Amino acid sequence: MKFTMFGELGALNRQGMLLLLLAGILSLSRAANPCCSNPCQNRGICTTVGYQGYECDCTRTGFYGENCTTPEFWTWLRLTLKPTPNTVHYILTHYPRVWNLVNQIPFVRNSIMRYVLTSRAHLIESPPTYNSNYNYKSWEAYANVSYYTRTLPPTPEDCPTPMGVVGKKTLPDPKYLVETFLMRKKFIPDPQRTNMMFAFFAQHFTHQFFKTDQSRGPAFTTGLAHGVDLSHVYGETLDRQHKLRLFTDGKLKFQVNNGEVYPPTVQEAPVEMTYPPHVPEHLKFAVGQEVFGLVPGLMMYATIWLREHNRVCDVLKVEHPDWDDEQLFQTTRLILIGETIKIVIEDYVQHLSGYHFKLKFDPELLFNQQFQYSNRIASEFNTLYHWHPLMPDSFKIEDKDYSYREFLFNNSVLLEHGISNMVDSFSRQIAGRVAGGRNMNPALLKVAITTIEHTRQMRYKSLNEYRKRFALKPYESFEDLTGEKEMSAELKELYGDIDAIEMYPGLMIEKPRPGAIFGETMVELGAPFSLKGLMGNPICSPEYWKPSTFGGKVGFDIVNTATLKTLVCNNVKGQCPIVSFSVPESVPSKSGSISPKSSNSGLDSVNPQGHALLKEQSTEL
Ligand code: ACD
Repeated sequence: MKFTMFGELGALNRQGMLLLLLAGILSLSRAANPCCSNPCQNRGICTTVGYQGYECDCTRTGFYGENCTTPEFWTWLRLTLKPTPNTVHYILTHYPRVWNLVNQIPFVRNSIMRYVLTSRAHLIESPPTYNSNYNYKSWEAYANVSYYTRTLPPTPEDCPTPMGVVGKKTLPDPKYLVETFLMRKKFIPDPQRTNMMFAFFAQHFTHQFFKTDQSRGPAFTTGLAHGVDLSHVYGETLDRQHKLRLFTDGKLKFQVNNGEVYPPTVQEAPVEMTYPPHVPEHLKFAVGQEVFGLVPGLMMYATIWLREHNRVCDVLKVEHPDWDDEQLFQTTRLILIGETIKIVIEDYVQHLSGYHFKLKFDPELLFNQQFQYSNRIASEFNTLYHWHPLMPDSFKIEDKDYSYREFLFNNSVLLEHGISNMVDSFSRQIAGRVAGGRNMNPALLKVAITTIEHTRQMRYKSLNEYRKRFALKPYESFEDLTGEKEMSAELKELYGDIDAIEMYPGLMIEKPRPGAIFGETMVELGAPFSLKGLMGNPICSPEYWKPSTFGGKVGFDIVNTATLKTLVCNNVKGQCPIVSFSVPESVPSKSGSISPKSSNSGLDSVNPQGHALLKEQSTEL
């Protein structure tokens, strides 16, 4: 043995040996990018120094030291006194009598709401910093709005593992992950009684700013306004908008069916829409977002907003008979943007939160605060908003029960039932719980698989890195994350280290808060993105937030009194249906799952052409 070794070495000359040694040293030092281990804490920024060193920039983090780990005095005091997010959530979701009182004292309610808005919004970088191709600050990442921004920079390419230095070199197979931990075995109804009216609102509303550019990949968006611009009603481009407009009294084109208003067909408004070939021409409705033909729930909301637009135009025309089509159109659009933000904060987020504290949409609350009126949609926000477990196993409208195959790309549902009956039925049908795992209908698994693949392509950091970024304690074990033993044991096997679990699977399997739809991470990450995005809208700025922007008092009042209920009730004929984001207490909440006899929930159940299109659609759907 000894002889052999020396014999082999002896075969190399001295120069060769030196070169080998040098190459070894160089490759060792290059392999270990020191920022891979995420050494800088508390939002400190890691920069490599030479091949082996790194530096943490702790500027304005409230911490100092080599890794930004030592708190300054005021930071220490604040952290010592600050209750945990779970404690705050507990307080806000209990003691209804105390909150009823608080809600009635304007000064106290305003102060709490101001604190909610500022504390959440301050967690979002504004102006934006990174994108999926730049993990350091660059003008390109700031100025190129066709990228989603990134809250955490991507993991450097030269790290030993996909999550930096922790975990295994190869991540688990996405299909296996999804089938094992996310696929529904039996429908789990949401304990907050979230309904399909909410689920379709979420899908409809977010598709104005989550518009991944399929041709360029998951890092890019076609939604260049990065916020609530109602492009899903009016179209992303001026050309599309013009094709959808009537050019009379500010209105949008429409058709009348059974005495009620619906979107025009693509023949009447020739815009690109995604429909499989089997859909007849008279059912190819044309709206702002080209993918809304996919689900009748989306087309239902598109119809409601179309009716609302034309209704508001009529109101403005009475006030301003002198205004031309353009001014009526533009002012109505601003009013509808205002209505949307009002409904999202006071109905939608209010429902999600489960708070007894009454949230308030009042831009004036921020006028004496440091706040930037701009927004950039983050890729991570898009990822976390994949709430597919909301989707039931079938869709119940009046006395009909539609399978996925019967429901998708089927606009005849609208004409058959009418908007009022659809709203009534969707308000009664419970949606699935999002967190906790194993609640995704098999027809939607492909979307979840693609989501995981995309986050890997974009080199997302781990769930725990995101928790730290949003001031949460990292999970210490898989059991800590899931709150149970079975899934956590297998996850440990697959990922090796709790610090290596990925963000999206982590969010989906996280233990829900007691009686809640989400776990802690979803709310603590989702709320800052949401509130910054909503309040960062230009209409909330001091220059815009005044009656004249909305055509005077009448328009401003429409914004300030908007609710989901008025939105629907002002736009349906006859008696107003049940309109709610939660199943009313009077309706039994078990109706989300259906008997195996009528259930047709498998992937194969989606009609073949529709299914192919569903796969091609953006993963947001
Ligand atoms: C708070 C309020 C309660 C937050 C509760 C849940 C938030 C979880 C996820 C996000 C929810 C809604 C998203 C709504 C709007 C998105 C708007 C984006 C605009 C660009 O405690 O803070």
